Amino acid sequence: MLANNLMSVSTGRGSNSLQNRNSQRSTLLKVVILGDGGVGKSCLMNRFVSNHFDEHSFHTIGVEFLNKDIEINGEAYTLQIWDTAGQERFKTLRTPFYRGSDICLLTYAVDDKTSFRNLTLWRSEFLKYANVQEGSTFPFIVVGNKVDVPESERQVYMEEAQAWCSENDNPPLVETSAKDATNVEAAFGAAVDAWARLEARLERPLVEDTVDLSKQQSQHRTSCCMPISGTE
Ligand SMILES: Nc1nc2c(ncn2[C@@H]2O[C@H](COP(=O)(O)OP(=O)(O)OP(=O)(O)O)[C@@H](O)[C@H]2O)c(=O)[nH]1
Ligand SMILES: [Mg+2]
Repeated sequence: MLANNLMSVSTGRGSNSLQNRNSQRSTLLKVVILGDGGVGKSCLMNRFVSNHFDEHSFHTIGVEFLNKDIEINGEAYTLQIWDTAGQERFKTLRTPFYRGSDICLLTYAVDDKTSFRNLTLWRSEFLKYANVQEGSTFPFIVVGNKVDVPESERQVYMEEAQAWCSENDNPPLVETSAKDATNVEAAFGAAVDAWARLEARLERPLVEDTVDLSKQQSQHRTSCCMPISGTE
């Protein structure tokens, strides 16, 4: 499904909360997958949703999305997974779909150093077009795909990926293979878990002898975004 077919889909901000979760049978989360062309975003989505792998996957044009129901820590979720086109020429087609995201997967391929170096650009592009408030924390997860490649072809190691994460708000890091299914479910599970943890921190009542930021929080709060000044 191409971007043009999806224009009726709302691009407003997500409005999930623990309160909503408790009153609904399943929480709908919008998950956007970003990363350079060819890192395996479409294959990751297809492996996760359909348990299928395509050796000759074509470049995505615009965006496509699929839904998948999962259960994490006893809670039911429907993940609406948005697979974007990583090639630069499709930037204007993909960026309008960032708004309203609950979770963002930043993806690189372990045999492609450039795709790893570009994580910083992908993160910035997301924050800009998703309109995430400056100073907020957003649930990113970093995914190093193609971990099935021979060791001689590996260009990015866990340590340097972990170092990047440490410098960028410590998102969870998972190495995956869409080809042989390694850690694909775990990556999406970790993404939902990261969202739920952040959401729980937002919902937690403030204790009395701390600075009262409740007014500021209620004004600034958006789904899954938390002003850094309001952290524990
Ligand atoms: N070895 C290996 N190859 C993979 C893996 N995942 C994807 N590929 C291959 O990498 C190529 C690109 O995969 P895609 O999923 O189309 O990449 P993409 O990130 O969606 O690319 P764009 O749509 O252009 O942004 C295809 O030939 C896939 O078969 C993986 O885990 N291991
Ligand atoms: Mg694709």
